[in-house]
Amino acid sequence: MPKRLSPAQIEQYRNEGCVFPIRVISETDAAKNRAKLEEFERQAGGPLKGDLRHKSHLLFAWLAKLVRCSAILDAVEDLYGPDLLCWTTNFFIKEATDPAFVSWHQDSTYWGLSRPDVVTAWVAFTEAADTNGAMEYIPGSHQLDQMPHRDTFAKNNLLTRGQEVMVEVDRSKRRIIALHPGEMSLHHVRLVHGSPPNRSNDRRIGVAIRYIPTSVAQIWGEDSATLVRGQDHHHHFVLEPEPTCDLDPEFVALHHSISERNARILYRGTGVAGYNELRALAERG
Ligand SMILES: O=C(O)CCC(=O)C(=O)O
Repeated sequence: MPKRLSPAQIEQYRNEGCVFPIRVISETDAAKNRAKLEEFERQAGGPLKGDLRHKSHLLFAWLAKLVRCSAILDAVEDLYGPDLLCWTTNFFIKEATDPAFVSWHQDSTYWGLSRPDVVTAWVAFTEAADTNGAMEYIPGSHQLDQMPHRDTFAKNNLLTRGQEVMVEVDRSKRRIIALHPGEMSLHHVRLVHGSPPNRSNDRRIGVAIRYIPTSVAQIWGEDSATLVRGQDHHHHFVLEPEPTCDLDPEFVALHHSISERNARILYRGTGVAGYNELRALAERG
């Protein structure tokens, strides 16, 4: 008996590789999360950037709470069972009238995970619509195998390598993932998806939470993850602790060392020498 998704939604995920909208927090709580993020940005003197956009649930207690939210986990459990890790979180923030975009890609390309049993819960902190660069996807494309990608490192591309799938994407088949604040979509790691620039006068903010069952392993080196539900009998990942306050210095240090290690996985094979160069590329745009 599913906990959160209807049989039709589970069927949609299996057939299309994506299901939405699913309400997980109220509009008020989404606005509160946005306010917390923007309070940090005010204090930091600019938009959240670089490494801080990734694995941010180790830096902010309010995000650590969101990745453990039962409304999200119940839906993920309906797809991947009761023992779940949060592998990472990635903020996707598009500023108002900004050229930032996400090229058509499959998430699985550079993550080094042993099986494509990986789902992203993309939680909207603002509206996500056609006009502000909502995600788009090609239904059923997750059933294709891993496809070759080319790295572009394009200036305005929000992806780590600016990677794009090396096949012609038929945009006429695309579906737009329109969400209200506090709603989420769930997409499969092999789904071909991307998103155009934000043409509106407000920011478009979402956080992508990547979940895996504990049986999935990292095959490109040592890695860590957060146990968010059930038991970990597999021990493929070093388990991460939960922050109880924002920017706890111990967690900031932990986040820093995890980010360095993860850069070696995410930029594997680029031929770029040294971590500083990797960072410079990652922070472009
Ligand atoms: O937020 C976006 O526009 C793209 C997000 C994305 O590519 C992802 O979550 O995998």
